[in-house]
Formats: sequence, C-alpha cells, structure tokens
Amino acid sequence: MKYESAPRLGCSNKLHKFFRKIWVPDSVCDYIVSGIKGIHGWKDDRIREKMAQELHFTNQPALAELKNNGYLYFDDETINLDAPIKKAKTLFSEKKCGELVESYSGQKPGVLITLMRDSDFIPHRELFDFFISDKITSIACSYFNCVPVLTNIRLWWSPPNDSIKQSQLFHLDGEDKTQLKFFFNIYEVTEETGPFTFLCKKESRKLISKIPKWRAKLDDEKVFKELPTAKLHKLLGPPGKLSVVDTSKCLHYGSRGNRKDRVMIMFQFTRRTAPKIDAPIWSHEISNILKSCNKIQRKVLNFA
Ligand SMILES: O=C(O)CCC(=O)C(=O)O
Ligand SMILES: [Fe+2]
Repeated sequence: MKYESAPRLGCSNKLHKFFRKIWVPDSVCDYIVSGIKGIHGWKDDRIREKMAQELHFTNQPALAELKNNGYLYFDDETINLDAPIKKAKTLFSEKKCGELVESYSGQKPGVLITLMRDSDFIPHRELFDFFISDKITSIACSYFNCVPVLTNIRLWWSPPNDSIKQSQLFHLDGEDKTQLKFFFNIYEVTEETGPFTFLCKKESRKLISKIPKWRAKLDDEKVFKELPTAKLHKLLGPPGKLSVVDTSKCLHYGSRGNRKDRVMIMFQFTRRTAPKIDAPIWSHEISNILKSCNKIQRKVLNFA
C-alpha cells in the first residue's frame, strides 16, 4: 500500500536564509515562514485540530502540570519500558565506536554526539512503537490542541568533557514558540554525567525579563546574578526515567562537566507550522510502521 505524505513545505531553512539576507529580523522571519506553512497546509491543520478535540485524554492533572510548569516527570508504572531500555543499551554499545559517530557529528566529536537519528530507529520497533505510543501522542496532542509532528529522534551520547559552549550554555530552543522534547534515560543519569538542567516556565520568563540584552545563549555569570541555583531542575534518574520539557519555554543546558558518559534518547514534537523545523524525510521502511498505525500516529509521522 502506498501512503500519502501530509503537507510538508520542506524549505523553511532556505526561506530563513533568504529573509536573513535581506535583513528581515528573525522574529518577523518566523512569523512569515509559519504563515506560509499555515496557508500551504491549512486543511491538514484543521484535521489535526479536529483529531485532537476528539481525543479523550484522561490524565488531566498531568496535562495541567505540564502546561503550568513547562515540564513533567512520568512516574507511571503502566508504561513498561524494559524492552525499549534493553534495545537502546544494545544499540548504544554497537554504535558508540562505529562509523555513525563521525558521519553524524559532522565535525570533531563534540559534547552531544548523535549516534542514531530519525529513520535509523525504524527497524527497532521496541523503540519506535514507544515514541508513537498512545501515552506519548495523547499528551502531545492535548498539549498543542492539535496533532503535532514527530520532528526529531536522537540517540545521544555525551562523553566526559570540560567545555562550556553551545547547548552547554543556558538557552531556549528556537524551532517554534512552543515544542515538547521527551528525554529518556538509557543509563543512569547522575550529577557526574552532565544532566539536562533547566528552569521551569515561570522562572525562565522571570529571568528573561531581568536580562536586558537577551542573547541566544546566556553566560552563567549573568544568570546566577539573578537566580539562586536551587531553582534549577535536573533530569537525574535510573534507566527508563522519562521526562518531557517544553524547551522553547524553559531555559536549559546539558552535557556540562561530564565525568562519565551520559546516554539518552530524545524525541521531539512540534506543530506542523513550526518555522524552523520540518518533518523528517523518512526512509521507505516507514511503510512497515504505517501499516500498524492508527490515524493519529499517521499524522504524527506526517502522513495523510
Ligand atoms: O542535554 C543537553 O546536552 C542539552 C540538550 C539541549 O539543549 C536540547 O535538547 O535542546
Ligand atoms: Fe536546547
């Protein structure tokens, strides 16, 4: 069976480059690109909204917590994560020293190394089925009030390091004004493994308003002048610990000061109209997954 793709503009990056060249400010650029995406796929967006409305999401307290705080820790024993953890551990040991390290980091191994991404996960159903499981998609749909797109999946390895640069500095992710990143610990994450560290939505907003010359990445000095370290949250915990953070609203950093390896899987959902990210171009093997998907899961994978 042939599966039809849902609208995908696929040139967000080119549009951004073009607008930047003619000195259009970034926020205006975002607005324009989002608008173009909205017009291009307006019918699909109505369907996405309708599907989310029809969904009866039962865990309202969790949703309220996520909306309020910008993050949520899952301590739901009904999700059995043993198979995904086991699979991810095997994949990590296979890939760690393999060729993928070089091809995906694209530069000298940095601090946040992608060992696997997007379509690489398709053959591993223990993992892929979990990323698009009802538990995950229903909370994402309810959060956005529409069916979002699974735009990114990564197996991340952060080796020991003592640098503080790029995503090791406080920042907000800029793909859209809102998004959800799920973080799934594969091995235990401790203080020694450079945990993902963040501020809740309210504290982030407060801090941003106090720093007059807001830049994309913030030096600690400016941040800690305004903020007691006690306000920081860290995604510490055993293998299988699952958390979700709106990284467009919560200031964060990670992979900092590692004395030991950190291994986690991150998977990300954004609105279809997000200005700075598009749905992945899945390999043809995605049809194996689509065969057993319901209509929400198909939309999450950006299929009609
Ligand atoms: O945990 C890290 O290394 C930082 C990751 C990050 O900035 C992100 O996922 O947006
Ligand atoms: Fe980030």
